[in-house]
Amino acid sequence: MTKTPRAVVVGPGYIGEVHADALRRNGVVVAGFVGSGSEAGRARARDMGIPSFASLAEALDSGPVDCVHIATPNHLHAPLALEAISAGKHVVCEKPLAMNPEEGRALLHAATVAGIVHAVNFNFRFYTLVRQMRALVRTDALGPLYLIHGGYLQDWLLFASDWNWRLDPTLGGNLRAIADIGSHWLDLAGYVTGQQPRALVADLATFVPERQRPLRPVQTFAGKELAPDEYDVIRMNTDDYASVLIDFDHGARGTLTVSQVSAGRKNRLSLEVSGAASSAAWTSERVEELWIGHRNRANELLLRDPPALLPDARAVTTAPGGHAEGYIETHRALFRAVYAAIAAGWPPDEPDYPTFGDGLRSLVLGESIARSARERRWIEPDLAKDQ
Ligand code: SOE
Repeated sequence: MTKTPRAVVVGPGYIGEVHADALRRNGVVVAGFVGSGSEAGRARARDMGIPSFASLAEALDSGPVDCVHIATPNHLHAPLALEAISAGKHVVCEKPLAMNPEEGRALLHAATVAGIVHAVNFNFRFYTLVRQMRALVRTDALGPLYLIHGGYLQDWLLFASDWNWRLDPTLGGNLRAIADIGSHWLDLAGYVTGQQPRALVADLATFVPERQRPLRPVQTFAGKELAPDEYDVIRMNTDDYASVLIDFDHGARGTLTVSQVSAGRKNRLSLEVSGAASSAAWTSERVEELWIGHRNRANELLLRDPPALLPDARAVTTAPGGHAEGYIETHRALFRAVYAAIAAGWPPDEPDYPTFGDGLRSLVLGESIARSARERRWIEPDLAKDQ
C-alpha cells in the first residue's frame, strides 16, 4: 500500500461524491474521479478539488492507486471491477454488485484468485443502532426469532415524469426496486439475524406503465425536482414494487415489501424482528432510535448514546449522544474497515465489511425473487452453491 492510501472513484454522480467525501474524511487521498465526460461530472470533480479522468486506465496511469471505488450505473460494475482487479487494485463496488449472478460469480472468482480486498457498499450494516439490534439477536436478548419483516419504501419514482438511469434495463438490469433497494434489505436482514431465506414466494408489479425520459441526463433523486420539458415516452417493465414472503433457514418467517412509488416515504428501510422474549425495530428515517418491545413490561425507545450501547454497536459509533449520526458516517465506517484490510495487504479470514460474496448472495436472491414472481410459485434459492 502507498504510505497514505490512495483511491480513484469511478462515477462522479450522487453516490460517487458520497464515496469521495467519506474517503477524504478517513484520510484517504482521492487521486481522481473518472467521469463519463459530462460537464456535470467535471464540475463536481472541480468543486471537490479532485482531478478528473476520462477513463479508469488513464486514472491508474496517472500515479499510484490502492483501491478503485465503482459508483457507476450497474451495467458498468462488472467490466470496471474486472479492469481494476487485473491491474492489481483493491475494489469497493456499489450495489447491486453486477447485472446478474453469473457476472457476480465471475467477479468473486477474479477477486479471490487475485487476492485483492473486495467490498460491496451495503452501508446499512454500519448504522450504530443496526449493530445494537444485531448484538441483541446475537446475545439472545430477544430469544429465538419468530418473525423477520419490513421493507424499503421510497417515493422518488412515483410520477411518470420521474426519470433515472435505473429505469433503463440496459443500464440498471431487469430488476429495479429489488436490485436497487431490496438488495439492501436482504443483505441487512441476513446480517442482523444470521438467517438467510431458504424459500420464498414473490409478487412484482409495474404500476407506472409509461415514463417520460428527458432528452438530457438526470441525476439520482434530482428528477423529483424537475418536470422534463422535452422527453421520449418509454414503456416500463421493471418492478416499481415487490412483496416477498420468506421462510428463513433458522426457523423465522417474514415478509419484505419494496417500492419506489410510495408517496411520503423518502428512503425508509425498516427492519423488525419478533423473538420469543422481545422484539426490536429500526428504520432508516429515524436512525437514532431503536424500538425494543416487551410483553410484560414497558417498551423501550433507545436513543443512540455511546454509554447505552452493547460493545459491537459502540465499536462503530463516533458522535456523542444527541449529535445526529447517520448516512455519511455509515460510509466512513465501511471504508474504515475496508482500508484496514488494505493496509494489512489482503482480505481477512472473516471480513467485518460486506464482500463480493455478500453482493453475489443478494444477486442470487434477486434472481429467485424474479423467477418466483414469473412462475408464481415458491422457489428455494441456491445459496449453498456460492458458499
Ligand atoms: C436510489 O434508489 C438509492 O440511492 C439507492 O441506490 C441507494 O443504495 C440507497 O441508499 C438510497 O437510494
